[in-house]
Amino acid sequence: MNPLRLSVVSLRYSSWSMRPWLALRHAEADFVTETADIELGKRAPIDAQDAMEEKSGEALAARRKLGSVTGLFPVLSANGVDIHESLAICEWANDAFPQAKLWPEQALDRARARAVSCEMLSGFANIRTHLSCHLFGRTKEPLALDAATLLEVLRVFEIWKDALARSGGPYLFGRFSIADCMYYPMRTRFRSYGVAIPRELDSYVETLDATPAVRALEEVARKAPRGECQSSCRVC
Ligand SMILES: N[C@@H](CCC(=O)N[C@@H](CS)C(=O)NCC(=O)O)C(=O)O
Repeated sequence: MNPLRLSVVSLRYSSWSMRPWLALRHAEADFVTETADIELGKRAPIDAQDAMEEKSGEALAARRKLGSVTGLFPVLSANGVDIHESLAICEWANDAFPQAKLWPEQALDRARARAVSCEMLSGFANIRTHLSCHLFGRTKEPLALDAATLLEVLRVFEIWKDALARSGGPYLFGRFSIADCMYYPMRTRFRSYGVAIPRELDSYVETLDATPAVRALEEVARKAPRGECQSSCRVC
């Protein structure tokens, strides 16, 4: 197999980049991490006409040359094949490294782990907007959350409590799984913005923080390039 290459936007700021990085690292995959050479926010949309004529904007074309069909990252290059979408990369890691048991063994547990992972992908728009990901950023004061964001935060706590109560911990589904990879950036956002986590989740958060793959991610991310901060940034 050719060396695996995970192209990311940033391990400091991109939650989507962090998730498959954690899965691959936990699976002890031999992979290199590459920061995609792109100008952020400059992804040209594919409009219907473009799609029909199979042509696309300059920025998107440049990103396609880097292996991203959608213009978004992460992308894993495995054996010359580019896989986009963070969850698909995690799924591939589970197939390629079965010994890592990245999904729970029981079918119903696997279904629930996949369900909350899909929820992560499709939901939590307010958290994404107001608590942008910044691994080492910290607000001076806890951020006041609006009602819609608070509801999403409470839903994350509910997911964690329910999974831990059923599995008995220490991770969401017992062993470290893709579901923990998907929710780790939520833990970091709560830390960055001073969102109080219920005491009963302390032990999960401590376990997550002490996970070898998580510690490795933080070490590598410290060396990742610092980006230009946006005016809306509250944590630098
Ligand atoms: N659904 C995609 C989302 C990927 C995504 O949104 N990536 C962002 C980074 S956090 C990106 O590539 N942004 C580049 C840009 O907006 O210019 C996945 O799960 O991989």
